[in-house]
Amino acid sequence: MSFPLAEKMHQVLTPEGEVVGELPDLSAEQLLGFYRWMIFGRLFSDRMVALQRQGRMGTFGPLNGQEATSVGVAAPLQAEDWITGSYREFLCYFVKGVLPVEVMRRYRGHVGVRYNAEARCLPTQIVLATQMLHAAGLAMAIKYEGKPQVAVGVCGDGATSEGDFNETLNFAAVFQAPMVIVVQNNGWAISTPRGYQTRAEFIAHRGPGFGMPGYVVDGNDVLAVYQVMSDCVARARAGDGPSLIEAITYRMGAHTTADDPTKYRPAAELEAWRKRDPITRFHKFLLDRQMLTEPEAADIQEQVKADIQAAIDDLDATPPQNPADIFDLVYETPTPQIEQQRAALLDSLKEA
Ligand SMILES: Cc1ncc(C[n+]2csc(CCOP(=O)(O)OP(=O)(O)O)c2C)c(N)n1
Ligand SMILES: [Mg+2]
Repeated sequence: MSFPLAEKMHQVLTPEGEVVGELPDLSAEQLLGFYRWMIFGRLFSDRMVALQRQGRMGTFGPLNGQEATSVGVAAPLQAEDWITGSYREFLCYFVKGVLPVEVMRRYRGHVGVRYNAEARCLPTQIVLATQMLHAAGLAMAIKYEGKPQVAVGVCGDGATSEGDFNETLNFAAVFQAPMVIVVQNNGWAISTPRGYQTRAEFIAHRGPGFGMPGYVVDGNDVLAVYQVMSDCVARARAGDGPSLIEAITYRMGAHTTADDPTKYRPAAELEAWRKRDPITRFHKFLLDRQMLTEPEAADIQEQVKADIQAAIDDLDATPPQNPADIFDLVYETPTPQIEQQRAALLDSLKEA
């Protein structure tokens, strides 16, 4: 079977919030749920950056600007489906059921922290694109076991240059695995612009090359992402194989708290993307449809801030760990080298 190359970006809402595509069949409650999660992602990122600046959190990569893709990707999934993501996918994970405090504990350096198992999200990966093969493996297992589940792998534009990403596409297609492969193309891989990853017009064009459909979607339009993702998830669940989605979005903040994008990124580019802010667009749509008022939006902000503060309180109440716990997680039976390293660490802590 051959698949056509995507020629244009799928869009439901313009940057001004005008409806230009078919609206997905969602209740007002569901739409407000999306809005609340998008606000959560933005405020969570802002708070994590502030905590890092106060020395209360490790290095953190904010997702400002990518809220629509994160919510639109996770919202169509069922409880039994899986997601694997990188450090920038924490909002997908929250929507899927990972608790904010579970993510915060990892960023504060707690070792061996597992997300609650019901969420079905694997630990976020730092080594680029490795999570895509994990999702392919999950999808192949689902297929062998004949379960009605789907596995979703999410990565960035830079990760698409890794062998792992391309091997994922091949495995998923050859084995017709129930999988959706999502690329959050946010324009940059630290200081490397998207144009240095591939000469192709769209990353999604790689889908047909591997024998699966490839879709391009406006990643700052939560309704468009939701719609394309819903179709691909349904396709995978029906046994019709994997799909590739490229969500075109923008990283409005720094790569991480250890990065300064003013050193490499033109200020005008950021300004142009601010006008396409996914939250502003969806906010306007909800106001126009009388599903939201400004006072209600202000209430949502306050509730979200209170929820984030409750997660921080929970984090602060987490007892400190023994630094040597890290050695327990390497092998079931520690090697002599691991034991030596444990002893050396404990000695150095005694001296300090
Ligand atoms: C295999 C590998 N090579 C290099 C790095 C260093 N590194 C960390 S993040 C990053 C950029 C990733 O960009 P992208 O995939 O677009 O994701 P984004 O950060 O934009 O979400 C790089 C090169 C890494 N983590 N893993
Ligand atoms: Mg990127």
